[in-house]
Amino acid sequence: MKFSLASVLACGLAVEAHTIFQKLSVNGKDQGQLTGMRAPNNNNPVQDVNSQNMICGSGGSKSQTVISVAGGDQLGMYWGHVIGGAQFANDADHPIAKSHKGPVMAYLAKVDNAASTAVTGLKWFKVWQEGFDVGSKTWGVDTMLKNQGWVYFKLPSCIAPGQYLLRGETLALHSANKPNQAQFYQSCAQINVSTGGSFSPSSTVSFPGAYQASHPGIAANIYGLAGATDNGGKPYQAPGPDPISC
Ligand SMILES: *[C@@H]1O[C@H](CO)[C@@H](O)[C@H](O)[C@H]1NC(C)=O
Ligand SMILES: [Cu+2]
Repeated sequence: MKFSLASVLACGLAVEAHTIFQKLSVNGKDQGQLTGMRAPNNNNPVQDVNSQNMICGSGGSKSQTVISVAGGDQLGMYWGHVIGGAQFANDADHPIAKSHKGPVMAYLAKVDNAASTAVTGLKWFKVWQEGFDVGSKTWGVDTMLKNQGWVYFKLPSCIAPGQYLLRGETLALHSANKPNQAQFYQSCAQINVSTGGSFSPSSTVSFPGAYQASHPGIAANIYGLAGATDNGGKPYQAPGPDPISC
């Protein structure tokens, strides 16, 4: 078996350069490590879009906590190379390897009890995403890197009160020009929207099911001239539905 230098650099061999969504902040207040989280206990990507692990990652942490939020709050999703953040001092692959360009997305699914619900069979809608900005050539992952693992978005104020799973997803596209090599990283946070609006999604998607491996945002070649991660200067279409607007 032969490894090219490029593929070694792309993901690392001895030390895997992956990531885990592992805590939430609400209006800047850190809710604590794994608190209210269903996070995988390893940082391996999911590469099969039809895997049950597309929902909230492979099984790992569970929590009795349901995090209280309100419509309009600023939520922060924290990503780290391993559970706890950096794997060691000056970990160049924390929160994620710089090669791992791609979008970051957030979905919600309404549930009766966020702490105890099964993750299967839920109806998801997208509330936020950062894909690729052609002008500045920045990906959602670049924002995560800039903010040392934190990705912030506003919970739409129209979200109806009640309990939800919040599915945070990073899609790393550095090898996605090869079949089934897009890397999906997702975990879910358990939230209770105390006050909000009356939004009810007119359409929802299932996980797995929402994504096809052949989608242009998944079977993607993000490289332009000289290996620049500029998507060839073209817009990028993230998989899944558009985020709701309200
Ligand atoms: C969710 O918020 C509502 C409204 O504040 C509250 O009555 C309810 O007890 C909360 N539920 C949980 C599980 O935190
Ligand atoms: Cu990786």
